[in-house]
Amino acid sequence: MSATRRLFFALEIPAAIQQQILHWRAQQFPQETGRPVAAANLHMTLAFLGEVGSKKQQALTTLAGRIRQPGFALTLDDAGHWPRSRVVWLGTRRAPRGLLQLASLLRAQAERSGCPQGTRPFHPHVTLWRHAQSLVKLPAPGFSWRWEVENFALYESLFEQGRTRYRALERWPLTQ
Ligand code: 2AM
Repeated sequence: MSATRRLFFALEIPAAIQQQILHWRAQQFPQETGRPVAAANLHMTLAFLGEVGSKKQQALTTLAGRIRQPGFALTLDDAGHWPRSRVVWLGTRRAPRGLLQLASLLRAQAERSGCPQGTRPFHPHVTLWRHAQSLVKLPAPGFSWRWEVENFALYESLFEQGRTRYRALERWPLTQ
C-alpha cells in the first residue's frame, strides 16, 4: 500500500494577524483554559480530507485548481466553545458568501472523490484552544480582525517530536 498524508483545504491567516490573535488570547484567557494552538497553526479549515493517498491527492488538487471565484473580505469577530470537542474558537458573525461558496465546492469535490464530509454543517472557525476545560469564560465582544482572502491552500498535518504542525503544500489564487 502506498503512503498516505493527512490533508485538508484551509485559509491561511496573515502572519501579522496570527500574532495579534496570540497577544489578544494571552490577555483574554487564563493559561489553564487548555492547550493553546501555536500562532503558525492558526487557520480556517474549508474541507477536511483525512488520510489521502497520492492518486486521490492528485485528483483533488486538479479539481481545486479549476475553481474560479473572486476573493472576499473575512472578519473574525466571534468566539465560541464546543465542550464536546473541547475546542475554543474564533469565527465570524456574518460568513461572507464567497467563503461559504468556496467551502461548499471543496467539500462537494472531496465527498465525490471519496473523502466523506459527514453530516454536520460547515461552521467556519479558527481553533484557538484544544483540550479546553469544561467551563470557559468567553471574551467580551468588540474584537475584530479583517483581511482580504486572496487564495486558499492544501495543507498537510504533520506530527513531529510530539507536536502537530501544518504545512501548506499548494496554493490557488481566488480570481475569476
Ligand atoms: P478543528 O480545528 O475544529 O479540530 C486539521 O486537523 C484541521 O482539520 C483542523 O482545522 C480540524 O478542525 C480539522 N479537522 C480535523 N478532523 C476533522 C474532521 N473529522 N472533520 C472536520 N474537520 C476536521
